[in-house]
Amino acid sequence: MKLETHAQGLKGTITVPGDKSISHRSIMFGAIAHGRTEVSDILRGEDVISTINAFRAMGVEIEDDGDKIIIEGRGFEGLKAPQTPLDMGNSGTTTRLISGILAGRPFDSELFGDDSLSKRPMDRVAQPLRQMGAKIKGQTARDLPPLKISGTQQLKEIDYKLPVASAQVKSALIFAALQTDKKSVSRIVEKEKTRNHTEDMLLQFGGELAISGKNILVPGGQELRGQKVSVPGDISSAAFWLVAGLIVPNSEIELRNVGINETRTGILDVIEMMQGQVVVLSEDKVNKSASLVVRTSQLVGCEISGQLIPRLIDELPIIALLATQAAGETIIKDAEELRLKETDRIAVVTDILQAMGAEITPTSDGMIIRGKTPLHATKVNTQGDHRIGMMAAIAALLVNDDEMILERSEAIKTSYPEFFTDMESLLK
Ligand code: SPQ
Repeated sequence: MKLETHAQGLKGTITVPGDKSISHRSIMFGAIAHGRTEVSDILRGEDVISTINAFRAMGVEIEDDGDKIIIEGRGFEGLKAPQTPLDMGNSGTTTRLISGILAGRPFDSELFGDDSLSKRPMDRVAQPLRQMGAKIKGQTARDLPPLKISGTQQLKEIDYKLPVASAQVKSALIFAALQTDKKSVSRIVEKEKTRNHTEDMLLQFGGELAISGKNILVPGGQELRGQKVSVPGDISSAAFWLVAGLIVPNSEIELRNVGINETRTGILDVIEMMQGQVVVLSEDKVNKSASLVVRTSQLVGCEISGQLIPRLIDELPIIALLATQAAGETIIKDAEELRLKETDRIAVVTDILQAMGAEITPTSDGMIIRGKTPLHATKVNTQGDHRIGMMAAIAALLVNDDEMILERSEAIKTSYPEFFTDMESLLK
């Protein structure tokens, strides 16, 4: 598709779509709880649809009344053996979290996905789940999908220190731990603190867990109760407008109902370090959400590393673009996980931004970006990665010289089906 270029200013208000991580989890908790769960403002992106379809294939009644999603949960034991392999689409979150649920179910299942998902390592969940007693077999030593899972109702508790900072692995192990014996307690120790939506939602559904620093204790044999869940907007989707608002001249954008759980707000810390102007309005402490107003700003480079990385991991492609417009150098370190996402996001981000004229050097665990570089039009390809596609579409807004083409733009529907409609509304 042809992208909008040469933007003169972005103005308006956007309600960003529901948080993808919370949307997945609301379906999963609804399915394993007893009773009715009603989810409002869920993200209807392709990844979440993969999660919904997977649970429907296991016999869970899930209805979309156009407003809310209604799930009639019958507990873990309500899940039935799927008749065909489960299609995970492009979704790493669905694949890894559902593995933790299937590990404790007494039937065989198979998970498969698209080309991108078929390259993503599942050994990070398969290994600890095997320790708990499940039989899991993937392709190659990294357990790439397709993945065959033979679950067991005799899952053993685990005491496990995560070798990677990963909310997906942590969440898979929490789902498995819930299915162990009533008297057992699993201990999961994080490498770095990552998004805590699974922990929050477990408590909301009437479950139990104890958190102390990076240690999470999960008792087995838990029964959960269906709930009403209201999904806040996704800060990872808001990030594209935050950056666009900062770098496109004469812009002022209000983003409504953005989730500001502190395990996700690393991008706001980076914008502050870069001296960008973002104001937080009408904070809702219960729903952990707020409105954010962003204005065009003069930015300076900064270093992004350490504990900050898991708090903004999915925003690094768009932060790299932000850094191309800041004065001085920005260094991103400790982000080797980026190489294992829908694409190798270090390689793909540097290739695209270099092709547009940016001065950006890839490193083994990040990027070094020299700022204040003008960007030029070129033809780019999402390679099936939604966040790469949205980053390229925002970069195009700064281009003045020629036509900018984005191939495989449909990938954006993974997390933000209305992305181009929202962009149009800001350009008017
Ligand atoms: O679902 P998927 O494809 O893994 O999604 C991504 C994304 O960019 O949308 C990563 F590619 O987000 C992950 C995120 O990187 C979603 C997620 C979650 O919902 O638990 C956690 C992060 O991954 P992890 O395992 O490194 O913590």
